[in-house]
Order: sequence, then structure tokens, then C-alpha cells
Amino acid sequence: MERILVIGANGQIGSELVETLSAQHGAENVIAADIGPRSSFGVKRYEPIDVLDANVVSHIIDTYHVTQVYQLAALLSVTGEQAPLKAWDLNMNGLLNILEIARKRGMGGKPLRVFWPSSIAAFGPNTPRDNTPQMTVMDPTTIYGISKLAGERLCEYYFLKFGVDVRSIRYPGIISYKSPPGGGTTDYAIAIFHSALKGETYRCYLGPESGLPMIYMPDAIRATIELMEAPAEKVKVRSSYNVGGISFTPRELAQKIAEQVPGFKIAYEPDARQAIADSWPQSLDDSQATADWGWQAKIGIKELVQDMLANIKLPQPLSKAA
Ligand code: AKB
Repeated sequence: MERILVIGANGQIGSELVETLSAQHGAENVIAADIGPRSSFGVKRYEPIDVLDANVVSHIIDTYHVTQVYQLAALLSVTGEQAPLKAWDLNMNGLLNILEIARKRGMGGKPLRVFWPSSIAAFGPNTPRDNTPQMTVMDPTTIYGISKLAGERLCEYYFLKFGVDVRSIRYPGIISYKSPPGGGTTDYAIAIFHSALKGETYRCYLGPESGLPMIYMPDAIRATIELMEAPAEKVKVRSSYNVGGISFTPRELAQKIAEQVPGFKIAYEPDARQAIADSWPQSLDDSQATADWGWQAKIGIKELVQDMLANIKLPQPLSKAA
């Protein structure tokens, strides 16, 4: 029986991961944790913890007899640029704390499987942008991307040196409707749907031809759990796997939305986020993930657009008292 701790459970991926893991393993076997009060629904066990406090995290892992940890707490590309030292501290020391706990537990015969998210942000301007290979030039230019590249090296180091069973995915932009994303460059691909449903013109902070790899949340959750459930000998990459979903530009996405929402309009007003997007891949070669643990994306742009438009719940205006 697995006991699973999800750190960063109030975030975009964490909240949906907790839901799926609870359905699979039973809600009593999933411990959601985040720095603030609980915001995810359907959680049976919640612990308000700071991943930077290694003693507290270790205590929670011991108390619940945790066998798997998903360490998702991080600052993303845009918020990271606003607070680079904080981003470095959280993104690196959060991961290091978990890897160290896993190393020590392994020595005591209590192995801990670890999941940690990397990102397309680990690539940079000299990386081949189309069908970006698994192994290639990586020269990230944001503090977020630098922390992801360093984190990938740490994951591989802890696996090779100490045998820590750590697994990771380089996520593309993740599109979802349940919880809002938190400060990324790819967030336009969610905000655009909200504008379309409100009948507003979407003012896009990226130019029309800024292609980026994206993935719809159900595929992202499936990839994450499939990797964590794969037999250890099949997980040949211990830095992080390229995992692709779909790739599109703001112009292509707006066109697909306009097919469903007649009259929808987009205006382009690129800002500082454009330079970040320009340094990232446009599409990923994820054939290594397919070969090693059978990864296949299932959801294409048409289905994604229909599902987003059908499920986004806009905040209702406050009704006036009679
Ligand atoms: C971001 O835009 O910062 C994230 C990411 C691609 O890791 N969504």
C-alpha cells in the first residue's frame, strides 16, 4: 500500500493530482500539504507545511509512513523573475530537502520514491527549438529555468550516487480549468479562454507566432502517475523526461476558440514575457518517454478547446439584496 505526500497541493498541478491519487489509492492514503491553509477540495488529510523546513517535512513523512513524495512547490518563470533569490531558495532547497530525506531513509531501509517537476524552461536560446531532443544544449536564461536545470542534475546525482528513486518530467505549459496557474509564461493559453467566455477581446502578452509546447491537464496528470508507477528498471532517464502534448501559437489557439465562440477577438501586445517564450522550445521530442515507459499524449487542440469552454466557471457577479 502506498502512502503519498503531495507538497504544493494547492497549486495548479497539485490540486488535481491529489484528486486523482485519492481516487486511486483512497483519500486516507494521500496527504496534501502546502504552505498556507488548505484550498484544495476533497482532501481528507492536509498539513500546512513549508518545504524549506526539512525537520517538519521529515516528521510528516515519518508520522504518515509516506512511501512517495511529489515535491511540486516552486516559483514559476514570471514570478521567479520578480524575486530571483526567493525562487532559487524555494526551487533548489525544497528539492534538496526531499532528496536528503529520501537518501537518509534509503540508508535505513525505508525507500522513498520522489517526483519532482522540471520544465521546458530548462532549455534556452541555443537549444534546437523544433522537436527539441531529450539530450541537447541547455542554456536557460530565467532563474526558474536555471533552477530546473540544476534540479535535474541533482536528481540524477542522487540516483547515481545514493540510489534515490527520483523521477521527473519536463512539463510543457499545462492548460487546465479547475485551478488557476501561478505566474508562468504559458498562462496566456488559459487566460484566453476566460476572456472568450466573458465576451472580451483577449490582449495577448505574446506575439501571434509564439509557438510553445502545451499539454492538457488530464494528460499531464496521467503522464506523472504513469512515470511514478513504471517499474524502476524502465526509468532510464533520472534527470527529467521530455513529455509533449500539443504545440500551437496564440494565433492558432485564438482561431480554434473563434470556431466555437463566434466573434472572439485577440489583440497582440507583447511584453517582457515574449523574450522568455522566445528562449523556449516550440515542440518536444518525447520519444524516449514513449520508449521507456509507454508515454502517449491523447488530447489534441480541438478536444482541449471544447473541454475548456464547456468547463470553465466564470465568477458570478454578486447579486443585489432585494
Ligand atoms: C511557466 O510558464 O513558467 C511554466 C512552465 C512552462 O514551466 N508553465
